[in-house]
Amino acid sequence: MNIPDKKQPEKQPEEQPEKQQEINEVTPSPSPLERAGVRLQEDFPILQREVYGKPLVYLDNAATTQKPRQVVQSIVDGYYSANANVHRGVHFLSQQATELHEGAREAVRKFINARSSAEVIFTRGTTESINLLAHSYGEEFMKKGDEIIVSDMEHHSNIVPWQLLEARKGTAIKVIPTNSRGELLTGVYKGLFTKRTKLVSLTHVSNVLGTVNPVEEMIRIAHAHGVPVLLDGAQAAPHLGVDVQALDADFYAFSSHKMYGPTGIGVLYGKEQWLERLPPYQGGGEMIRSVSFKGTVFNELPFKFEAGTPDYIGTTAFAVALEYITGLGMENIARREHELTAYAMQRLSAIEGMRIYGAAEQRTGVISFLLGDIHPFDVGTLLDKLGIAVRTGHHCAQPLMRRLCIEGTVRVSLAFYNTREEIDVLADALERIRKMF
Ligand code: 7TS
Repeated sequence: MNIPDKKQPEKQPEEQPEKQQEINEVTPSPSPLERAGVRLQEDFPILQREVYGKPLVYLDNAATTQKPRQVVQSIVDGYYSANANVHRGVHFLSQQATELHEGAREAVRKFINARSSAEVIFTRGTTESINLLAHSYGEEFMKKGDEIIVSDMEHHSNIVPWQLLEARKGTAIKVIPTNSRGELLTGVYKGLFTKRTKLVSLTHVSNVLGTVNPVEEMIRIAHAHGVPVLLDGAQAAPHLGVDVQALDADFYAFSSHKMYGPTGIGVLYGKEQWLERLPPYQGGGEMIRSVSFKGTVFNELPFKFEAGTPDYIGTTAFAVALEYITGLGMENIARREHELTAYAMQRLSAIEGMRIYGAAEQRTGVISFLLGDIHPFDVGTLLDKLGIAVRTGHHCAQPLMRRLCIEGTVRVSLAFYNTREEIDVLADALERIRKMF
């Protein structure tokens, strides 16, 4: 793919629309994000640093994304000028901090298009969101012999909480397999439902293969069996955006730190009618209406699930991150990442001995690969010495690695602030490494 010409394409005569379309497909005009490319990198100070005397090329965005100045500034401003505990003070600062924290909840509601901010529960991240549901839903709705359906491309955080439930209650886990392209076998999925199926818990996007799963269809199938669905949106929300009502997801989990926001903040969305029926996850302050030694009355949603002082500085900064990405436009982000991914696939697949895992039709900018017989750890270490940050190993998806009959991969994961030049640096480095071995 060519680097787009900065000049505006000349207007074509009206009578040649097909010709114009053909030209657009060959040479895409710069997207708003590409035109803003320089400014974007300037918003992320860490992207200007060097490692081992080489300019940093950060390609580990599925693990965590970098933070724009605006987000870091929000944390500084929060502690310097609006720090007080929320929901309890009559004083000015406490009220201001509460307004910011609850404003952040509303920003999340808007971002995911939930019906009500009572459906937005703040957690520490996707992992805690799934554990919360495994605990509360498992307590209330599951008993010995009941079943949960997951897929074989889940992150460990969507496997282990269900195994802990299995150990507590004698429930069972059923697994949807993937084909060789890294796509879920939806035909097999349909056959996994029984009278004992109580929940489907699925990743929206694979953190290893980049596959975007056909979750709308899978939710429809589950609902036809009267079964609710939790989506693990850790790798989807930052790239595709989320509309929980359009998806008709019953629960949706994601992490701020993968969305240009601070670490330690996550969200569990749940439909109000489900959350109302679930028992609390943890006990403590904030989640109660009244306490006596005879018993406790729990608070209303969403506070029933938020015991203790929340990270209100973090939630406020997360709202700033959401404002930042919605300001760029989720469609622009998706388009930019799609173009970068196509370019990276083209450059990487041209390297001799390259084996890319995952060839799903619908995918994001996560690319897992092995290069010849070189151990992924060696590739990762050598890339690191050239300033290129990638992830190596099993990516917390050991069952998927077993399915692929490998121990691990090298994983490149892109964000909108990455550039074609960085992909060129990566591809050239991989060529060098291949020749060295
Ligand atoms: N689910 C998926 C699909 C993920 O990719 C991750 C983190 C999690 C859940 C857990 O998120 P957390 O924020 O609670 O830790 N994935 C990765 C990764 O691919 N490399 O590092 C972390």
